[in-house]
Amino acid sequence: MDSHTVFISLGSNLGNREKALKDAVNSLSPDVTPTAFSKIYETPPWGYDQQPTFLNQVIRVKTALPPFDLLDKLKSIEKDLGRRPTFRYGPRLIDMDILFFDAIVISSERLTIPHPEIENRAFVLVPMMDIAPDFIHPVSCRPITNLAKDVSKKKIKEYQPKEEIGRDHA
Ligand code: PH2
Ligand code: MG
Ligand code: MG
Repeated sequence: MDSHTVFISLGSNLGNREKALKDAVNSLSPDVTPTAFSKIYETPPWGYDQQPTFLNQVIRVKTALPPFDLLDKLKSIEKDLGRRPTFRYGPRLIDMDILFFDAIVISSERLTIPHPEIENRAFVLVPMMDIAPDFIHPVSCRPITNLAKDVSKKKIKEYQPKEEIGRDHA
């Protein structure tokens, strides 16, 4: 079976943000298998200021799904986890975006790959640096390390995951 390597960004700024990221990752199987995880970062809202800070993470996955089937799968996970429609750049319980899909380039109404805002988003480039600093953007042909130089990382903080739920603190 044809296996693709895909980078997916995860974001949440409503409810239990850490749980939302975990639930999203755990909902991917069996069609989509995570193979690398960045650290989780606390990031200031980008695009629209008046909303809570985000937790962001990037994962690498393997999948045989083609791009539009993967998109449908991510949208249905977002819905199952309770995401409700808001406005562009507005607050969300969980957001799962395809960043890169092999070296494929797609430009359609529903889906643009690579994700069109990668170069402007420290909340994507900082976690990408954890797992794929040498990955080459198939359109600009610049490696992640090089793209990451041009964004401000000042307000991006590593997030310390909470203790496992149910663990004894005595
Ligand atoms: N997602 C957005 C808009 N703004 N800002 C941060 N920090 N993190 C996000 O994931 C994010 C955002 C729309 O998808
Ligand atoms: Mg998004
Ligand atoms: Mg999205």
